[in-house]
Amino acid sequence: MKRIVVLGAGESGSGAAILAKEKGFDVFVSDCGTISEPYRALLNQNGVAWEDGRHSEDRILNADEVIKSPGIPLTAPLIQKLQAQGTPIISEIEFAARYTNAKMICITGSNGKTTTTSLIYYILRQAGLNVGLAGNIGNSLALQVAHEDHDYYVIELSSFQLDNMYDFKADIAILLNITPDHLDRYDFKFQNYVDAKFRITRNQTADDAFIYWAEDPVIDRCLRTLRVNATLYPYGFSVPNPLPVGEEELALKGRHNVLNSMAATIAANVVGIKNEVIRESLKTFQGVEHRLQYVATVRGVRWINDSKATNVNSCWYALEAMTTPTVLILGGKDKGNDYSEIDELVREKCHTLVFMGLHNEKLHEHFDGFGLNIIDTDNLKDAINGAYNAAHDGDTVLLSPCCASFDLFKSYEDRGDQFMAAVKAL
Ligand code: UMA
Ligand code: ADP
Repeated sequence: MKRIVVLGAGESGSGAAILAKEKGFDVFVSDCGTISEPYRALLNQNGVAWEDGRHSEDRILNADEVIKSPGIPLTAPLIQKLQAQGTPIISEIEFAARYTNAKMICITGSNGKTTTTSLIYYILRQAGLNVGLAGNIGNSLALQVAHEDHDYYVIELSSFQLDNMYDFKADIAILLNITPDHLDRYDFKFQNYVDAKFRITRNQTADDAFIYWAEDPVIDRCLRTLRVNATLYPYGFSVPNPLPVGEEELALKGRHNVLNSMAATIAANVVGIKNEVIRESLKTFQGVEHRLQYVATVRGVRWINDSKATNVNSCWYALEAMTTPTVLILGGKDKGNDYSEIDELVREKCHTLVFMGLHNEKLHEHFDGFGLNIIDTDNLKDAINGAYNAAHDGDTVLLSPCCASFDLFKSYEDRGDQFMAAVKAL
């Protein structure tokens, strides 16, 4: 019997293990941390063998195939060993796709993935289609393939998931934009990250669709040299507008969301959804938490939660959408950030920067010379108090950190939730 070893027992690893077990493989799951209770229960209920607190090489190196969780870097010594001995290493998405004939609508990019994925899912649901929502957005594809039976999947794909995809084919692939992110996982070489993103077009044929932002300089450059076999659907402000409603009627606000709505509209058109349904959906979609989410107005100051801005480019779009003087709260776990991208908008819109992180040195180095009011904090409470005292009537306080959250919080959701709770308590 073919032995499948799953590394990591979070959302993607546990789902992959359940599907592999259902398909009759000899399955072993190994997690070097502590497997959380719900996943432990799921594995036990399905009779999957597992270990945690270590990676036992004698039970892993004998695998016929390894399914690697996306959070495990390719440079991990165990992965290097598996690669050296020629063991195939695939992602959960690659594995799951072997067991479904559903149409795959896949979304990647540095920013806007979750928003666009959620919007497309919403449109397909409004059209009455039998559709699953999966991938980096937080739901294992493999678990759904094991337990549900959908005709379509809308899948958010991270570069980490794309890294280990080989035979997978997207019926509709969407590439929103490419700006530097996760460089710590790509040998600090931007091109490596770009190459990972372009894997979304792998195996596509002329019957498939590749939807991409026409004005993205990186995508544009790659398309000049790379061969993409899919039918191309560029969108943007320099090509005919696909939106069936005026920009002012879109439920999602901001220039970046006009682009996200264009990408979603083209995907829905390719699926064959009626214009009326698309139009209504674009007008009624409620958006996603932690993305430019309005929290409250306190003593004339608007507070906005953009905790999901975990890289510099997403903060750029948040700042661009600001229409009042702004107090910007930023900082956290730096991923090799280059803050110069937001220099101009910071100078134009912000009078105060509140640094919130365990290591603010790089922020000081970059911004101290700007002549702005700088407040240094290492916890949320001080950051909020600092912002509260610095903001004037009519200002906006924007949490848009440019960084991952893991120095002070469990996740960006935790950061956003704590921020919103604290603001509401002001
Ligand atoms: N682990 C090991 N060995 C290691 C390292 C980690 O066993 O060497 C274990 C950890 O102890 C942990 C497990 O692996 O128990 C976690 O695996 P994981 O980090 O891959 O997390 P999952 O729960 O499987 O979630 C993953 C994605 N996580 C990452 O890419 C880091 C989730 O995206 C995704 O929602 C989920 O699969 C379902 O597809 C999260 C994310 O942060 C939201 N994504 C990044 C982003 O959006 O920027 C890419
Ligand atoms: P992702 O899933 O790719 O991280 P999200 O939809 O969660 O993207 O949005 C993350 C952040 O990026 C939000 O703070 C949002 O303001 C910003 N953003 C959303 N769409 C875009 C876009 N098309 N281009 C640039 N930034 C965007």
